Amino acid sequence: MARSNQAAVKNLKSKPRSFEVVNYLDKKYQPDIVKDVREGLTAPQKFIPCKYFYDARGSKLFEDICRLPEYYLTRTEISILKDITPGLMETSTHKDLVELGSGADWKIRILLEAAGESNRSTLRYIPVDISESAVIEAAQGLLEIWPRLEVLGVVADFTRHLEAIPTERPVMYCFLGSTIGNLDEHESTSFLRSISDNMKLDDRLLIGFDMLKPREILEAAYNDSQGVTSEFNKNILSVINSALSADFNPSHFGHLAFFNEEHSRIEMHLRASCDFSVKLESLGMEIDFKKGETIHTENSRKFTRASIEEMASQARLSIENWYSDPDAWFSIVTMALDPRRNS
Ligand code: AVJ
Repeated sequence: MARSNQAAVKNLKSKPRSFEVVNYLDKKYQPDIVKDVREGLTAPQKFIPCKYFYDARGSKLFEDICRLPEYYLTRTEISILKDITPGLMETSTHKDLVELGSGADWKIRILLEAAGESNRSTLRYIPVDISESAVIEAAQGLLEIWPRLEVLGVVADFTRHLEAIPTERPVMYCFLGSTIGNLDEHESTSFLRSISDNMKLDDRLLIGFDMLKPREILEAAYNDSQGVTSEFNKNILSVINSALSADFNPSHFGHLAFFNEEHSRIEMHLRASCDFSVKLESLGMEIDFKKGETIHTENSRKFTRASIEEMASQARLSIENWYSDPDAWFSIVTMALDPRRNS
């Protein structure tokens, strides 16, 4: 992956020993992206899986998105977290906090802060992210505040490599930011199901959902006036260019994001502004684009309480607590194994 990550790893040599990174993607990233992009760019509706947004630059652009005035998701979720973490963390000891798709350390900081010093000393933080730089930077940030914190970074694709996550201690899985919205109905249920298959009775899942709301608010969040989301969207082409020796010209594409009501999701696409073809050397392929044609790059589903309850029950999870902001724009839900799961 990106060269800057190597530098970051070296800097860590002087850091506390409690920090370890396991790179599960070393051998799997390249074959996965080859297969995913070949499949996506030869489909009738071209697509590229959204996890490939997140190289070092994409992770930074996403952090910029999180600070945009139109992008209400992050600040709303953080405001809920600040309210609920004192209660959530005061009895949390000897646990692994596994954060799936961890990205920046903003949210876990709130949880660790609320844990208090004595509980914190018994916790281990396990960030799991496809971006090695995000995992390393988050760990570094936390270790600067709490040098004795135990951190195990896992560089992995959490939709494929759940087995890379240790389960020997009680776990609180954190799946925040409505990242679950990137998965379609079937994928999200089977993903939650694979988490619940790994869960023991004392384990918990803390999961964030962006809720259905008027179209104008949703569409503004993905069409910001500063064009950061457009940059983020186009960055996926640079990721493909470097990973697959391709020659996408990002300026030949426009950013497109709209609410698809039938599927209750924001769709992001990249739309070709003229006819051209793109060479992908690693795939030994050349792909033609017609003016107006799109590459579907992301789905971001918007949920209702009913759709969440349905999904939880299909994944054999039961909802323990439900938290929202006053406008009910965002929800954070704690889930546990459904005690009736064997019936
Ligand atoms: C990180 C998947 C939650 O869907 O809102 C932000 C990604 N895409 N702007 C989202 C994203 C465009 C984000 N998630």
